[in-house]
Amino acid sequence: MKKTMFIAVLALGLVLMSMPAAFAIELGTNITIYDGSTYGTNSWYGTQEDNEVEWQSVANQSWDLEGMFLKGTTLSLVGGWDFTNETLHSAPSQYDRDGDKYYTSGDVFIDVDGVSGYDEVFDVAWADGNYTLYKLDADSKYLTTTYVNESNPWKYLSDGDIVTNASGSFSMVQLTVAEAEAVGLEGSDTHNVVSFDLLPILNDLGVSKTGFTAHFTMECGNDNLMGAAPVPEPQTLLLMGIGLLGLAFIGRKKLGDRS
Ligand SMILES: [Ca+2]
Ligand SMILES: [Ca+2]
Ligand SMILES: [Ca+2]
Ligand SMILES: [Ca+2]
Repeated sequence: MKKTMFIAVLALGLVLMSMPAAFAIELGTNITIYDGSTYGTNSWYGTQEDNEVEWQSVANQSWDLEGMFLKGTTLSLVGGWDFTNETLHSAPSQYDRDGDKYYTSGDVFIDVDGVSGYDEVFDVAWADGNYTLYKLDADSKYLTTTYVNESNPWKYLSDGDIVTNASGSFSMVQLTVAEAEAVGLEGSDTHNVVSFDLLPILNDLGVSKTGFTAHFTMECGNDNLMGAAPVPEPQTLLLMGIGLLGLAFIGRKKLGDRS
């Protein structure tokens, strides 16, 4: 019986190890929600997010935010929008909210209780590829877009509390045609992806929360991207735990063989 069990665990382990990843980038579940900013009948201003921007905004792929996805605790943002390269988009002075002459990506805001605004924010240094997590309160200050008010907030400014050991890095990647089509996006379009780990937020705020809402926009608010999902299980930790159990079992078996 024990031997059968050992072989079963070993076989399962081998199967898991040898399973090829179908795609380099696996986005997980589409958690995009309607951003509530519909004013017109043009198909680019609908209740969908794919091929949608806000009313009277620029309607093409390079200004389009396509969706939010969740895999384990990894939150991914997808867009035709180039998240990291602001110099692609020059901004007239009246809409240039931070004075750098370009339209820049905003920060990634997270709400976990559904009331009184956002609870935490990934303060993202887009060009540097890193971020710092802040806890927000009533005194926290934001920069806002004035072009599409409904897309606010745009960017975290100051007076949040830094969350200990909750910095991270990312690099923007592009979906292949197959990867885009696997999640229902138009494969022929350009799709940029940036990802953030929600685990520090779950650790900081506790896992008693029932769900979260995420928000992102660019400096002009051209597209308002929202996502919502139940608070994810920290699957990585769960899998690691199972792996360690398996190792312990095999270790015990080997010791048993020697005696
Ligand atoms: Ca699109
Ligand atoms: Ca969109
Ligand atoms: Ca700017
Ligand atoms: Ca939108």
